[in-house]
Amino acid sequence: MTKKTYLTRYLVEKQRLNGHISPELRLLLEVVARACKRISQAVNKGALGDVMGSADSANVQGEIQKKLDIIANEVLIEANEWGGHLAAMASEEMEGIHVVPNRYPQGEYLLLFDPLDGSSNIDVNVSIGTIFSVLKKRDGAAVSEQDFLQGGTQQVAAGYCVYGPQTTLVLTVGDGVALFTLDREQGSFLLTQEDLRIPEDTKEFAVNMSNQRHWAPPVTRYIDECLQGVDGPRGKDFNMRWVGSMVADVHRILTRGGVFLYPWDKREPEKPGKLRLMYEANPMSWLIEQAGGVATDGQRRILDIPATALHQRVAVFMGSKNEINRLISYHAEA
Ligand code: P6P
Repeated sequence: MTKKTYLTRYLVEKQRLNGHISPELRLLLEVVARACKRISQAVNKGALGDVMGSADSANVQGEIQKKLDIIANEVLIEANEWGGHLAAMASEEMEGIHVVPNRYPQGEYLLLFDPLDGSSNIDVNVSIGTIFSVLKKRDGAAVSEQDFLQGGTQQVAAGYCVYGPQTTLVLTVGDGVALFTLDREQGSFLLTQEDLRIPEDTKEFAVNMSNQRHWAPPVTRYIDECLQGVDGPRGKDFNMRWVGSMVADVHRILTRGGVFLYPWDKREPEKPGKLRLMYEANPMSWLIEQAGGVATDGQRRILDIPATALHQRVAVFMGSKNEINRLISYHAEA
Protein backbone atom coordinates (compact mmCIF):
# COMPACT_ATOMS: atom_id res chain seq x y z
CA MET A 1 0.00 0.00 0.00
CA THR A 2 1.74 3.17 -1.12
CA LYS A 3 1.82 5.96 1.46
CA LYS A 4 -0.84 8.56 0.63
CA THR A 5 0.61 11.99 1.33
CA TYR A 6 -1.95 14.73 1.58
CA LEU A 7 -0.96 18.40 1.70
CA THR A 8 -1.02 18.55 5.51
CA ARG A 9 1.42 15.64 5.87
CA TYR A 10 3.72 17.13 3.23
CA LEU A 11 3.78 20.45 5.08
CA VAL A 12 4.22 18.83 8.52
CA GLU A 13 7.22 16.93 7.16
CA LYS A 14 8.66 20.14 5.69
CA GLN A 15 8.12 21.72 9.10
CA ARG A 16 9.38 18.86 11.25
CA LEU A 17 12.01 17.09 9.18
CA ASN A 18 13.54 19.95 7.23
CA GLY A 19 12.73 22.77 9.62
CA HIS A 20 11.91 24.51 6.40
CA ILE A 21 8.72 26.21 7.45
CA SER A 22 7.18 27.44 10.69
CA PRO A 23 3.94 26.00 12.12
CA GLU A 24 2.28 29.36 11.34
CA LEU A 25 3.35 29.21 7.68
CA ARG A 26 2.13 25.62 7.45
CA LEU A 27 -1.27 26.64 8.84
CA LEU A 28 -1.42 29.62 6.48
CA LEU A 29 -0.75 27.42 3.44
CA GLU A 30 -3.45 24.97 4.56
CA VAL A 31 -5.93 27.86 4.78
CA VAL A 32 -4.95 29.06 1.28
CA ALA A 33 -5.45 25.51 -0.04
CA ARG A 34 -8.90 25.31 1.58
CA ALA A 35 -9.81 28.66 -0.02
CA CYS A 36 -8.69 27.31 -3.41
CA LYS A 37 -10.99 24.30 -2.91
CA ARG A 38 -13.90 26.67 -2.35
CA ILE A 39 -12.97 28.71 -5.41
CA SER A 40 -12.76 25.48 -7.41
CA GLN A 41 -16.29 24.58 -6.34
CA ALA A 42 -17.58 28.02 -7.39
CA VAL A 43 -15.74 27.83 -10.74
CA ASN A 44 -17.05 24.32 -11.40
CA LYS A 45 -20.66 25.48 -10.94
CA GLY A 46 -20.42 27.53 -14.14
CA ALA A 47 -23.81 28.41 -15.53
CA LEU A 48 -25.50 26.38 -12.77
CA GLY A 49 -24.50 28.99 -10.23
CA ASP A 50 -24.82 32.77 -10.43
CA VAL A 51 -21.07 33.05 -11.10
CA MET A 52 -20.73 33.68 -14.83
CA GLY A 53 -20.38 36.95 -16.68
CA SER A 54 -19.15 40.35 -15.60
CA ALA A 55 -19.85 42.31 -12.47
CA ASP A 56 -20.72 45.99 -12.83
CA SER A 57 -17.28 47.07 -11.66
CA ALA A 58 -13.66 47.49 -12.69
CA ASN A 59 -10.54 46.70 -10.68
CA VAL A 60 -7.53 48.89 -9.97
CA GLN A 61 -6.06 47.74 -13.28
CA GLY A 62 -9.08 49.22 -15.05
CA GLU A 63 -10.17 45.72 -16.09
CA ILE A 64 -13.87 44.81 -15.99
CA GLN A 65 -14.27 42.36 -13.12
CA LYS A 66 -15.94 39.04 -13.65
CA LYS A 67 -18.31 37.89 -10.92
CA LEU A 68 -15.89 35.07 -10.15
CA ASP A 69 -13.00 37.54 -9.75
CA ILE A 70 -14.90 39.13 -6.89
CA ILE A 71 -16.07 35.82 -5.43
CA ALA A 72 -12.51 34.41 -5.47
CA ASN A 73 -11.13 37.57 -3.88
CA GLU A 74 -13.75 37.48 -1.12
CA VAL A 75 -13.17 33.76 -0.46
CA LEU A 76 -9.42 34.34 0.01
CA ILE A 77 -9.92 37.33 2.29
CA GLU A 78 -12.63 35.71 4.41
CA ALA A 79 -10.68 32.46 4.76
CA ASN A 80 -7.43 34.15 5.74
CA GLU A 81 -8.28 37.12 7.93
CA TRP A 82 -9.31 35.35 11.16
CA GLY A 83 -6.59 32.67 11.42
CA GLY A 84 -3.94 34.75 13.19
CA HIS A 85 -1.15 33.91 10.71
CA LEU A 86 -1.39 37.05 8.57
CA ALA A 87 -0.87 40.75 9.12
CA ALA A 88 -2.33 41.83 5.77
CA MET A 89 -3.20 40.79 2.23
CA ALA A 90 -2.77 42.33 -1.22
CA SER A 91 -4.73 41.38 -4.33
CA GLU A 92 -4.85 42.20 -8.03
CA GLU A 93 -8.50 43.04 -7.37
CA MET A 94 -7.85 45.63 -4.64
CA GLU A 95 -6.05 48.98 -4.93
CA GLY A 96 -4.60 48.99 -1.44
CA ILE A 97 -3.70 46.34 1.13
CA HIS A 98 -6.29 44.65 3.32
CA VAL A 99 -5.08 44.78 6.91
CA VAL A 100 -6.39 42.04 9.23
CA PRO A 101 -9.18 43.66 11.31
CA ASN A 102 -8.38 44.44 14.96
CA ARG A 103 -10.96 41.87 16.13
CA TYR A 104 -8.58 39.16 14.93
CA PRO A 105 -4.98 38.42 16.03
CA GLN A 106 -2.31 39.59 13.59
CA GLY A 107 0.46 37.24 12.43
CA GLU A 108 3.86 37.85 10.84
CA TYR A 109 3.04 36.87 7.25
CA LEU A 110 1.83 38.83 4.24
CA LEU A 111 -0.26 37.12 1.55
CA LEU A 112 -0.42 38.41 -2.01
CA PHE A 113 -2.63 36.91 -4.70
CA ASP A 114 -4.21 37.12 -8.08
CA PRO A 115 -7.45 35.49 -6.98
CA LEU A 116 -8.55 34.38 -10.42
CA ASP A 117 -5.94 34.67 -13.15
CA GLY A 118 -7.10 34.32 -16.73
CA SER A 119 -10.66 35.34 -15.92
CA SER A 120 -11.37 36.19 -19.57
CA ASN A 121 -11.48 32.40 -19.98
CA ILE A 122 -14.17 31.81 -17.33
CA ASP A 123 -17.17 32.19 -19.63
CA VAL A 124 -15.64 29.86 -22.26
CA ASN A 125 -14.78 27.04 -19.84
CA VAL A 126 -11.00 27.24 -20.26
CA SER A 127 -8.57 26.64 -17.34
CA ILE A 128 -8.07 29.53 -14.92
CA GLY A 129 -6.35 29.73 -11.56
CA THR A 130 -5.29 31.40 -8.33
CA ILE A 131 -1.69 32.60 -7.90
CA PHE A 132 -0.31 33.35 -4.43
CA SER A 133 2.90 34.55 -2.79
CA VAL A 134 3.86 34.75 0.90
CA LEU A 135 6.26 37.28 2.44
CA LYS A 136 7.19 37.99 6.05
CA LYS A 137 6.29 41.31 7.62
CA ARG A 138 9.22 43.34 8.80
CA ASP A 139 9.37 43.45 12.61
CA GLY A 140 8.17 46.43 14.54
CA ALA A 141 5.73 49.06 13.32
CA ALA A 142 2.15 48.53 12.19
CA VAL A 143 1.85 46.82 8.83
CA SER A 144 1.70 49.09 5.79
CA GLU A 145 1.92 48.81 2.02
CA GLN A 146 5.67 49.41 2.37
CA ASP A 147 5.97 45.98 4.06
CA PHE A 148 4.85 44.35 0.82
CA LEU A 149 7.51 46.01 -1.32
CA GLN A 150 10.04 43.20 -1.05
CA GLY A 151 11.90 41.53 -3.93
CA GLY A 152 10.99 38.05 -5.10
CA THR A 153 13.89 36.41 -3.26
CA GLN A 154 12.17 37.35 0.01
CA GLN A 155 9.22 35.01 -0.64
CA VAL A 156 8.82 32.21 1.91
CA ALA A 157 6.18 30.35 -0.10
CA ALA A 158 4.66 30.63 -3.60
CA GLY A 159 2.20 28.64 -5.64
CA TYR A 160 -0.90 28.47 -7.73
CA CYS A 161 -4.03 26.41 -8.05
CA VAL A 162 -5.20 25.65 -11.58
CA TYR A 163 -8.93 24.97 -12.05
CA GLY A 164 -8.82 22.74 -15.12
CA PRO A 165 -9.73 19.13 -15.94
CA GLN A 166 -8.21 18.51 -12.50
CA THR A 167 -7.89 21.02 -9.68
CA THR A 168 -4.14 21.07 -9.05
CA LEU A 169 -2.18 22.92 -6.37
CA VAL A 170 1.49 23.59 -7.17
CA LEU A 171 3.66 24.85 -4.31
CA THR A 172 7.21 25.67 -3.28
CA VAL A 173 8.58 26.64 0.13
CA GLY A 174 12.10 26.82 -1.28
CA ASP A 175 12.76 23.08 -1.22
CA GLY A 176 11.62 22.04 -4.71
CA VAL A 177 8.21 22.11 -6.38
CA ALA A 178 5.38 19.78 -5.35
CA LEU A 179 2.13 19.10 -7.21
CA PHE A 180 -1.10 18.13 -5.41
CA THR A 181 -4.27 16.91 -7.11
CA LEU A 182 -7.64 17.58 -5.45
CA ASP A 183 -9.22 14.30 -4.41
CA ARG A 184 -12.85 15.40 -4.47
CA GLU A 185 -14.12 12.35 -2.56
CA GLN A 186 -11.75 13.14 0.32
CA GLY A 187 -11.93 16.89 -0.23
CA SER A 188 -8.13 16.97 0.17
CA PHE A 189 -5.10 17.72 -1.99
CA LEU A 190 -3.08 14.52 -2.56
CA LEU A 191 0.64 14.74 -3.41
CA THR A 192 0.86 13.41 -6.98
CA GLN A 193 4.29 14.71 -8.07
CA GLU A 194 7.35 15.98 -6.19
CA ASP A 195 10.57 17.74 -7.22
CA LEU A 196 9.26 18.81 -10.63
CA ARG A 197 12.10 19.47 -13.11
CA ILE A 198 11.72 21.53 -16.29
CA PRO A 199 13.62 20.06 -19.29
CA GLU A 200 16.48 22.45 -20.16
CA ASP A 201 15.55 22.34 -23.88
CA THR A 202 12.16 22.57 -25.53
CA LYS A 203 10.35 22.81 -28.85
CA GLU A 204 7.33 24.68 -27.49
CA PHE A 205 6.78 28.39 -26.92
CA ALA A 206 3.85 30.31 -25.46
CA VAL A 207 3.28 33.90 -26.56
CA ASN A 208 0.35 35.97 -27.86
CA MET A 209 1.43 36.15 -31.52
CA SER A 210 -1.10 38.89 -32.34
CA ASN A 211 1.25 41.36 -30.60
CA GLN A 212 4.27 40.35 -32.72
CA ARG A 213 4.63 43.66 -34.60
CA HIS A 214 4.86 45.56 -31.28
CA TRP A 215 7.76 43.64 -29.70
CA ALA A 216 11.37 44.74 -29.23
CA PRO A 217 13.90 43.27 -31.71
CA PRO A 218 15.40 40.55 -29.44
CA VAL A 219 11.95 39.01 -28.95
CA THR A 220 11.04 39.30 -32.63
CA ARG A 221 14.36 37.66 -33.52
CA TYR A 222 13.82 34.78 -31.09
CA ILE A 223 10.26 34.01 -32.24
CA ASP A 224 11.15 34.45 -35.94
CA GLU A 225 13.89 31.83 -35.54
CA CYS A 226 11.44 29.47 -33.82
CA LEU A 227 8.97 29.97 -36.70
CA GLN A 228 11.67 29.25 -39.32
CA GLY A 229 11.92 25.83 -37.70
CA VAL A 230 14.16 23.17 -39.19
CA ASP A 231 14.95 25.45 -42.18
CA GLY A 232 16.27 28.23 -39.95
CA PRO A 233 19.19 28.73 -37.54
CA ARG A 234 17.55 26.66 -34.81
CA GLY A 235 17.55 23.52 -36.98
CA LYS A 236 14.36 22.20 -35.36
CA ASP A 237 10.62 22.81 -35.64
CA PHE A 238 8.75 24.46 -32.76
CA ASN A 239 5.16 24.16 -31.58
CA MET A 240 3.09 27.02 -30.13
CA ARG A 241 0.59 27.02 -27.27
CA TRP A 242 -1.20 30.09 -25.83
CA VAL A 243 -4.03 29.48 -23.36
CA GLY A 244 -4.47 33.07 -22.23
CA SER A 245 -4.24 31.98 -18.59
CA MET A 246 -0.74 32.29 -17.18
CA VAL A 247 -1.43 29.51 -14.66
CA ALA A 248 -2.33 27.07 -17.46
CA ASP A 249 0.67 27.96 -19.62
CA VAL A 250 3.12 27.89 -16.70
CA HIS A 251 1.63 24.61 -15.46
CA ARG A 252 2.29 23.04 -18.87
CA ILE A 253 5.86 24.34 -18.77
CA LEU A 254 6.44 22.98 -15.26
CA THR A 255 5.12 19.59 -16.29
CA ARG A 256 6.63 19.17 -19.80
CA GLY A 257 8.94 22.14 -20.51
CA GLY A 258 8.57 25.15 -22.79
CA VAL A 259 8.90 28.91 -22.58
CA PHE A 260 6.34 31.59 -21.66
CA LEU A 261 6.76 35.12 -23.02
CA TYR A 262 4.85 38.28 -22.20
CA PRO A 263 7.15 40.97 -23.64
CA TRP A 264 7.23 44.75 -23.45
CA ASP A 265 4.97 46.26 -26.10
CA LYS A 266 5.72 49.50 -27.94
CA ARG A 267 2.04 50.51 -27.82
CA GLU A 268 2.50 51.33 -24.12
CA PRO A 269 6.23 52.13 -23.96
CA GLU A 270 5.99 53.51 -20.41
CA LYS A 271 4.81 50.10 -19.16
CA PRO A 272 7.56 47.45 -18.83
CA GLY A 273 4.97 44.74 -19.55
CA LYS A 274 1.41 43.58 -18.87
CA LEU A 275 1.93 41.11 -16.04
CA ARG A 276 2.23 42.16 -12.41
CA LEU A 277 5.46 41.55 -10.52
CA MET A 278 4.27 41.00 -6.96
CA TYR A 279 1.50 38.42 -7.41
CA GLU A 280 2.07 36.95 -10.87
CA ALA A 281 5.71 37.14 -12.02
CA ASN A 282 7.44 36.69 -8.63
CA PRO A 283 5.58 33.57 -7.45
CA MET A 284 5.70 31.98 -10.89
CA SER A 285 9.42 32.82 -11.24
CA TRP A 286 10.28 31.17 -7.93
CA LEU A 287 8.41 28.02 -8.97
CA ILE A 288 10.19 28.01 -12.36
CA GLU A 289 13.62 28.45 -10.73
CA GLN A 290 12.90 25.83 -8.07
CA ALA A 291 12.15 23.42 -10.96
CA GLY A 292 15.46 24.23 -12.73
CA GLY A 293 14.15 26.86 -15.16
CA VAL A 294 15.06 30.54 -15.69
CA ALA A 295 12.85 33.63 -15.28
CA THR A 296 13.89 37.07 -16.56
CA ASP A 297 12.54 40.38 -17.81
CA GLY A 298 15.14 40.18 -20.60
CA GLN A 299 17.86 41.95 -18.65
CA ARG A 300 17.29 41.02 -14.99
CA ARG A 301 16.42 37.91 -13.02
CA ILE A 302 12.79 38.57 -12.12
CA LEU A 303 13.33 37.61 -8.48
CA ASP A 304 16.01 40.35 -8.23
CA ILE A 305 13.77 43.14 -9.54
CA PRO A 306 13.25 45.75 -6.81
CA ALA A 307 9.61 46.10 -5.71
CA THR A 308 8.57 49.75 -5.94
CA ALA A 309 4.77 49.53 -6.21
CA LEU A 310 2.13 46.96 -5.27
CA HIS A 311 0.80 46.65 -8.84
CA GLN A 312 3.98 47.27 -10.76
CA ARG A 313 4.25 45.51 -14.09
CA VAL A 314 7.12 43.61 -15.68
CA ALA A 315 8.07 41.90 -18.92
CA VAL A 316 8.17 38.14 -18.42
CA PHE A 317 10.26 35.41 -20.10
CA MET A 318 10.36 32.12 -18.19
CA GLY A 319 10.79 28.39 -18.68
CA SER A 320 13.35 25.97 -20.12
CA LYS A 321 16.81 27.12 -19.13
CA ASN A 322 18.65 26.94 -22.48
CA GLU A 323 15.89 28.75 -24.38
CA ILE A 324 15.51 31.57 -21.88
CA ASN A 325 19.29 31.98 -21.72
CA ARG A 326 19.24 32.33 -25.52
CA LEU A 327 16.61 35.09 -25.18
CA ILE A 328 18.79 36.82 -22.55
CA SER A 329 21.77 36.68 -24.92
CA TYR A 330 19.68 38.24 -27.73
CA HIS A 331 18.74 41.09 -25.36
CA ALA A 332 22.41 41.56 -24.45
CA GLU A 333 23.40 41.72 -28.14
CA ALA A 334 20.70 44.31 -28.96
P1 P6P B 1 -3.58 38.34 -23.52
C1 P6P B 1 -4.72 36.99 -17.98
O1 P6P B 1 -5.43 38.19 -18.16
C2 P6P B 1 -3.24 37.34 -18.01
O2 P6P B 1 -2.94 38.23 -16.98
C3 P6P B 1 -2.41 36.07 -17.92
O3 P6P B 1 -3.01 35.09 -17.16
C4 P6P B 1 -2.28 35.63 -19.37
O4 P6P B 1 -1.10 34.91 -19.62
C5 P6P B 1 -2.29 36.96 -20.12
O5 P6P B 1 -2.92 37.92 -19.26
C6 P6P B 1 -3.06 36.85 -21.40
O6 P6P B 1 -2.92 38.11 -22.05
O7 P6P B 1 -3.02 39.66 -23.95
O8 P6P B 1 -3.14 37.21 -24.39
O9 P6P B 1 -5.08 38.33 -23.28
